[in-house]
Amino acid sequence: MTTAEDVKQPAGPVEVFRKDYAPVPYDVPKVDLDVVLLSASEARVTTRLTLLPREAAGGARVDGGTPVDASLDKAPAMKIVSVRVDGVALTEGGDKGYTVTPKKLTVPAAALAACAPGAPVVLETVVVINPEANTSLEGLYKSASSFCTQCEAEGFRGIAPMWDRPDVMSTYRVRVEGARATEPVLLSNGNLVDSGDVEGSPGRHFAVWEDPHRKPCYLFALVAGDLGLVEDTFTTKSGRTVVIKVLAQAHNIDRCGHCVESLKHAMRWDEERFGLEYDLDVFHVVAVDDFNMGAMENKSLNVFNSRLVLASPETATDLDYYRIEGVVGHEYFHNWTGNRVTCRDWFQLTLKEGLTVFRDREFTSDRQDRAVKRIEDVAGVRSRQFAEDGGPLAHPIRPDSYRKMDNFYTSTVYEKGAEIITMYQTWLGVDGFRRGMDEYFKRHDGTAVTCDDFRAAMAEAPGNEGLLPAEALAAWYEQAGTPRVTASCSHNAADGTFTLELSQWCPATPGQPNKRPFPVPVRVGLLGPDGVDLPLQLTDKPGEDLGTSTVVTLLEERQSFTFTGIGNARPVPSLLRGWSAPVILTVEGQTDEDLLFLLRHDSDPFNRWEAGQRLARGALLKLYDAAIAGEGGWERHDAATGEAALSAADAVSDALIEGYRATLVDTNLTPAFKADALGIPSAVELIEGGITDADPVALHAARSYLARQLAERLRPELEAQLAACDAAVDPVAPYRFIPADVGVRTLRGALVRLLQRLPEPPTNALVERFTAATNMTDQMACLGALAMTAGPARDAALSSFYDQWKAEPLVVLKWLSVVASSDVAGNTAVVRKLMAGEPPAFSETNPNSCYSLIGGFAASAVNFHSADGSGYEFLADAVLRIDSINGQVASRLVGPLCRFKKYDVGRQGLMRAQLERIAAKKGLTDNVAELVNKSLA
Ligand code: B3K
Ligand code: ZN
Repeated sequence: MTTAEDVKQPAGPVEVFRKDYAPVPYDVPKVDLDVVLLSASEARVTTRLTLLPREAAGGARVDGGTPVDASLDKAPAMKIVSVRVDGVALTEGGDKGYTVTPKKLTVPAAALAACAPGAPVVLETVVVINPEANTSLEGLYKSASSFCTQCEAEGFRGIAPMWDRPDVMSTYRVRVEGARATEPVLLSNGNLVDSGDVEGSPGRHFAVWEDPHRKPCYLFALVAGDLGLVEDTFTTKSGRTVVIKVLAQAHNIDRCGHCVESLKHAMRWDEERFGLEYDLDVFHVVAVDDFNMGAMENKSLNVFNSRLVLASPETATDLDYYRIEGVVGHEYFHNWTGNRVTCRDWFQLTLKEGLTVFRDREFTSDRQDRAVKRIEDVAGVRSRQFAEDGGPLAHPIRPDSYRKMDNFYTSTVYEKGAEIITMYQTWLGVDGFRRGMDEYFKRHDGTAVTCDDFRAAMAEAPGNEGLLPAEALAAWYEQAGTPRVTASCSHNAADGTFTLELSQWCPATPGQPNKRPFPVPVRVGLLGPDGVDLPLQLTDKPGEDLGTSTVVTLLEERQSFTFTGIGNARPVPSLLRGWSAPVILTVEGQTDEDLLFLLRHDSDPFNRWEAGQRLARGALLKLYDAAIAGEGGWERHDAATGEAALSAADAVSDALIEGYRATLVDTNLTPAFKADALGIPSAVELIEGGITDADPVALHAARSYLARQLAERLRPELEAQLAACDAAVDPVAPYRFIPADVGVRTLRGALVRLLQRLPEPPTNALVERFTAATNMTDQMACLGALAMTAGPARDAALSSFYDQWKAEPLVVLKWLSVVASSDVAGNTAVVRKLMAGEPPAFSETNPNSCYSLIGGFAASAVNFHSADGSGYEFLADAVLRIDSINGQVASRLVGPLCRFKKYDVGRQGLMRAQLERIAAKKGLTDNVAELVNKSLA
């Protein structure tokens, strides 16, 4: 049966608007679920919702006193078996009967007439679902032999009819029933209150779980299967014992130790930094191979992509170890920021995600090197978030509308959201920020709130009165786009003043042609001629000692700040220290000499790195221009190596090389910092920095050329550093995951890669190193370096790696990305074969496999952006294929095509044609349709 609502809706996804928020008419204090797992293809779910008329803020009943229809969300594939109110069965249709459309189950007001304040009714539904047929990996599905769930954002409706939205918070009692042989483990949220055999059903058993904390249904989880277990305990600061249980397939159970340790560190850290303690007696982490994203913070039953749980030195890299620690921390921290205080609606997603990314960054910074972590986070924002902000899908951290919520789990909501939270801490200081967090929990624990509520708690916490007006801060929540800030500096030697004039503008983004000013905190230091920071005083804060680093906030389009007592020698300004705001900064008149000076002397490690990056960006832009103009012996393609060739040597000045040399040999700098300093700015950064109609292959050539110049002109230093790395951490010594060793291995990886750029690279030595490697970090670094250049060494390394690891799915993923992202010409054919199962390394139903192979391919400038359009055609084919299996995965893969307007006219046309081909496909998921249609608009 269809309703008028379904009929009048246009084909394609319906747009939902933030301004239309209204609470549902019923409160659901209690949800009682009985999930009977009958077979892989059949689960019978009985749901009892306790309903009460909901009161709006202010105490009045939302329904104004008259019961209204209960219109519950359901997934189209769900079969409704029965509906009862207080035990009385309803028929389908009629005055008091229920109605079913593909997406809704509606129980009419007449059937709910008995529901009144203080007099709840119980609405019971029985439904049947098919977990095995669920390839979207949302709702209840199967991964290997286990059943598992993923409900955020709107997956719960695939399990039970419900108001599937975060402001409906309930306590849950869940009975799970399965076969003892195939599902010996039966888990849900909260505490186990009962378990046993099912009477009269031999071989079947059940478990009953109760979660006493009210939560939205997106935090519901269920896991059932045959899983191995690692158990440990954690004692909270108030002396309670929490049992930690990490579950994975039995053969992987010896790889769960790092996850357990990471969790214990995270629990301790949240107590120490934010005074937040865990609130249940058990905390589960379950690793599954088939998972759309990284992990999910379900209350006390986190479900994780196995690549973010399992680690052993032989199979996981240092980066994997760090990621596991960061994500385990992230999901754990959600218990307070997300679960106990949740979002009122999905537009507020950054309320929990931006804040929790901020928290996991702080945790990781305390566990490793803060400056290095900051550099890596900023490099990530610049390459991922800037691409969003500068493209057709740009949205504010708190979007105004969406068609498919899954499309808004973006770098903007997460990473830029975290930058906005970081700015609160910059303005308030660490103590003020903590006061704000305390106030936030005091006001809102156990409720579903908005970003405005967070801002108010921060600003109104006792002692935080100095925070900017809400109206100013709102600019960051309401507007998309990366602000451009220009600094112009003048020094008056006669009166010893230094004036910093800041101005800002922001490019138009879809639907937002004009922007109002953003409040931009700019952390400033001024270096004297000896490279030492000068003491700072501002004219508008007379007599106040500001130390040697201070924050000025640009509130208007243009503002000046004057520092006094600077003396008669021109200082060198160090601006936006620590990347104090997510903006693109231009410093007028900044010379290469200034940058070299900062590179050598800046006391702010971030800006020391940034000075090198600025020099590199300058050189890359010149190389790119030369390539485009066809100068300097530029050729489109070197047929033998597949690499573009360029010899505009003088674009890479001696000064730049000297800067890199100074960093490399500086004994005060850590190996991890040196590794970051050798990083070449990303193509996205260069494009967003001002390149229009980009030729991505020429950009790639410029980046490769700079790397080659570094290798050639710094060879002795690079080799000396490599020897020092080997001396510091013997490549074959037992692996230790400690920051000092990680730093050395990271630098070693960067060095072997760079040295392979030499005209006569030390390939034999690298092959030896590759063969001798005893940990995955060193092995992968060598493989990546060997794979850069076509030839027998590359082929041999790739095939021996595959033979060694083909039985280890997580390592096969690494191999797939190295192969797929290769810039060796003609690789598209190799990737097509892999997709077709040759060799059998790829699985189209496994999201990780898709991200490694198809996502990896789109990272190759040479092959994805091949001028004949073959790379674009491959990606469109792959997106269409995967969309028929899993729309969420397909929509993550289509992104690189959506940025077509950034490229040259020829490529724009080719990319647009592929987008149009995708858009024209019948039966496209809402996920992909939303992104493709917005990009073509
Ligand atoms: N909250 C989840 C993300 C859910 C994504 C749904 N499409 C993981 C996280 O951010 O912690
Ligand atoms: Zn999160």
